[in-house]
Parts: sequence; C-alpha cells; structure tokens
Amino acid sequence: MTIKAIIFDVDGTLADTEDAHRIAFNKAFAESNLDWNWNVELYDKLLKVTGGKERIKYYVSDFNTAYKKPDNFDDFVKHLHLTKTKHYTAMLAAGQIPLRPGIRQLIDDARAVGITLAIATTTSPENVAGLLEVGIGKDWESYFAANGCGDIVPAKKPAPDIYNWVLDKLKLAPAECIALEDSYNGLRSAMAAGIKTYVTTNPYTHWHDFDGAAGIFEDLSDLAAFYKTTGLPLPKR
Ligand code: XBP
Ligand code: MG
Repeated sequence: MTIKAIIFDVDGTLADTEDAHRIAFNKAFAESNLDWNWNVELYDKLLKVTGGKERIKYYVSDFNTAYKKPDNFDDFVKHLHLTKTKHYTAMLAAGQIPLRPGIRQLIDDARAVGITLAIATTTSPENVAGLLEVGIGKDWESYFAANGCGDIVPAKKPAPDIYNWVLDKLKLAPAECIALEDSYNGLRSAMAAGIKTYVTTNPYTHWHDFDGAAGIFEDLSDLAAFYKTTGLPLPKR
C-alpha cells in the first residue's frame, strides 16, 4: 500500500524536548513556592505517564506521598501546568530547542511528493506552535492536515485515541499512514490505532521496549536509509 500520510509525534521525535520540559516543570515549582525538584533520574520514571498535568498528579500520588494536597487539587495542578507551559514556550521562543536531524528535510521531501503530514501528540497546543514556529516558520500550520494535541482527546498515549482522532480528520485508513514515535507509550498508542510505526530513539527513551516497531533509528540523519526501510519515495535531488 502506498504511504499517503506521515503522522509525527512531537516530544522526543520532532525535537529533543524532554529535558526542556523537565526544566520548565522545575521553574514552575520554584515560582509556585514548592520545594519539588525533578532531576533526570526521577523524570525518567515520571515519563511513564504522558501529559504534563497527569505527570504532576502521578508525582504526587506515587513519589511525594507526604505532600498534603490542597482541596482544589485539580485547579492547583491546572495552574501549575500553565506556569510550566509559560516557561517552556519561553525556552522555545528563545530558539533553545532545534528540530532533530533530518526532520526538516523529511517534511520538505514528503511535501514535494504529495504526502500528507499530521501531528499526534500529548503535549499542549502552545508547545507545538512554539516549537514549529521556530523550526518551520510562522506558516507551520499549513504544513499539517491534522494537528492532534493536548486535551483534544480525554485518554492520552498509550491509548490510541489521539491517533484515531488524526485518522478521522485525515479520512485515511491506518494502513495508508505511517507514524514516527520515540517512546514506548507513543509506539503503543500508534500501534493500537493499527498504524505501522517507526521509532527514533533519544537519551530518555533508547532503553524502552520497542517490540512491534517497523524500524528503529537513532535519528534521521541518514534519510536515505529511512526512505529505504519505510518504502517512502526517494526525493529527486
Ligand atoms: C509527551 C508528553 C508531554 C510532555 C509535556 O509525550 O508526555 O506530556 O512531556 O508536555 P509524547 P505537556 O511525545 O508521547 O506525546 O506538559 O504540555 O503535557
Ligand atoms: Mg514522544
């Protein structure tokens, strides 16, 4: 079957963002007078849960059980997460987080041969916009036929919901698409939606179980190898 669309995960796939997320969480904690600090080792464990608000709740329930939750805990988490998003998007706007090797070229090559592009991520819409405004340009939205992100679906990855939402928007069958992911949760999500999934690893995810992936790459610096594995048409360069 010819590939009609590539669906991209964002965090860890389009860019190595997770450490910036971690730093932004810590800035939000400091600004909110919380003595919480997420180091790399802890964040590695916290990544088990996708979504920033969900991750904060997971931290409180499983790693900081001594913390006495305020009565309005949901609102507290929402506000804390908004503060985190403010810090994270400031880091993006400062140009601190580039796209990963090969990503910009892949986007251009795919467009040149008429392959549809889409996004399926658990991260907040502001974060996707901030990353791609810098990485692609102000007109980044016109590159993607569907932009599935954040709370648009209630169940985040590893649930298939965000991929199903994107497939619905694209009006394509799973077999007509491929997904690009970087993590165990992302791979499970795309595969549960029936989509053939390729993985690029990063320092936070290289040890994950990628059983079922159609191909695993360290990054896309060798795009020719990626095109060969996926069967995507080689660009005429
Ligand atoms: C990414 C996430 C996100 C980010 C933080 O997972 O889990 O939660 O870490 O972003 P994936 P928010 O790459 O599988 O989409 O704080 O905006 O949720
Ligand atoms: Mg990811």
